[in-house]
Amino acid sequence: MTRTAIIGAGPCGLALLHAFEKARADGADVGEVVCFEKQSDWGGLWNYTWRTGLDEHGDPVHGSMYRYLWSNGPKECLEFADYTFDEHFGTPIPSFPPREVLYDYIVGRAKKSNVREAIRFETPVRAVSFDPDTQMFSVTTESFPERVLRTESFDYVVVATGHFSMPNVPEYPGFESFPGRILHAHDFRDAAEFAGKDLLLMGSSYSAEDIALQTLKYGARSVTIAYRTAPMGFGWPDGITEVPALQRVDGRTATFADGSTRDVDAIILCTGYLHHFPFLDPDLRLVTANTLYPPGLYKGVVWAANPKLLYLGMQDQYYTFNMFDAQAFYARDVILGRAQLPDAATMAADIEHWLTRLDGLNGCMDEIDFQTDYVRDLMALTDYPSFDLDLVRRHFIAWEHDKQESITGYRDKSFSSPCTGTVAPAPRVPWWQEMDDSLAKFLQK
Ligand code: FAD
Ligand code: NA7
Repeated sequence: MTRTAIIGAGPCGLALLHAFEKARADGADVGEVVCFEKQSDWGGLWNYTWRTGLDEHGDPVHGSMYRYLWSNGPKECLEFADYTFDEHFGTPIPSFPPREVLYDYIVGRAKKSNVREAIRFETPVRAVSFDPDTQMFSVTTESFPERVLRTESFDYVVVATGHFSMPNVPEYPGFESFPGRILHAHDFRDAAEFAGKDLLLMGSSYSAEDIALQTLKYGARSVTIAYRTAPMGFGWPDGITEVPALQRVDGRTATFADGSTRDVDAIILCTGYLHHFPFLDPDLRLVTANTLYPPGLYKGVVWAANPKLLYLGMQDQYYTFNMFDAQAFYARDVILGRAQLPDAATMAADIEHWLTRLDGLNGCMDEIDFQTDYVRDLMALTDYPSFDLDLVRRHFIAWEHDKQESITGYRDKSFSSPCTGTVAPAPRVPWWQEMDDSLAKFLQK
């Protein structure tokens, strides 16, 4: 019997469990599928935790999400093709839901496909190695609270542990004597903590953009964003300013590359995350920056050097849940032998084709086209139900324009579903004024 280990029960791991369940329901022999999850519940990053640093077992906290986090893209761009928002909520809802609503949606499908019993919770994977003679993986896990170590053999291992958890933490001159708090975005939980403060944010991507808006919205006195390469350039509300790279801090005075200075109370490093797989033998580890096409993965999924190892969700992400689904359906079919892999040279050439195209991309519109084509390519290889991918592409383009038009207002826009055509209603309260991020408030008529 084929044994498959899935590491992680976030959106990617759940997508694969769902894909296997669907095949099982259709009569396929899927063997034994076991999902190991280090947290006590499913949902990955969407399973909010107040904890920072170490969890209750002394392991690094996985969660990087914070209170008052609203979706940063239209929900219509991530909709599951086989479990629509209409099906889950029974009524149209606005396009930019808060975290709890998306968590409810993810979990809703997982409950429907009845995958929970395949998950061993509070069971981090500690070690994975591959034996070329037996062609099997050894997977060592530790289960809590008893701390029991156990090693089992698997034919396939699928890594679905996410890559927005291990912070990338640079150091700048003067950090050691800065008199305030210096934290990474991974440890940011509640914007209200910074009410009345002058903040310095480092970085110029999604975390910097959103934490700048959140902290100002919940009362920060000022937010200065230092960019390393290029400013985000949005029409920021009063109170947020972008400045060139930080040079050093002296006491609480930050000096930037243009010679300007700013006194700040706290520094938030929105400097991204590292792909981090300490549990994998070094020869099995994906080594990559945060990019739209990590090297070494055929179809962005199959570890070409050893196709019995697969990775889900390792790309930088415009597309999320529906891309994870397409990947999961493909991974399942590779494992079940329904999808035949070509020889090593053909896989390498396919990877090279995508990497060459990636090299030539220029800006976010090209990136959206790239990832759209990637999802299209994957979907052609699977029986994941089709949805209007071209509409999703157009939604992403409109969303980018909306952000340029109003960075505080883009979340008030409405989009149509690529699965059902349903047009989202406008939110009752504009996002910039809405302080309550609860599911109950969001679903109120
Ligand atoms: P994760 O959600 O990270 O789940 C990985 C799972 O693996 C976790 O449950 C973890 O506990 C488990 N795990 C890790 N290591 C081990 C181990 N050794 N053993 C066992 N289990 C392990 N996406 C959107 O679509 N919209 C958004 O608005 C959005 N906002 C975001 C905001 C923030 C701050 C961040 C960090 C990300 C955001 N994302 C957003 C992107 C997010 O990465 C995806 O939506 C999604 O959570 C990725 O799913 P995943 O399953 O790959 O990883
Ligand atoms: P990203 O998108 O990987 O961006 C990381 C940012 O950090 C990027 O702007 C980098 O600047 C900047 N960075 C990295 N190292 C440094 C140093 N040493 N100094 C200054 N700036 C640095 O990560 P995010 O956290 O924003 O987003 C990740 C996910 O979280 C995303 O999917 C969201 O949905 C939420 P660069 O532009 O390379 O110069």
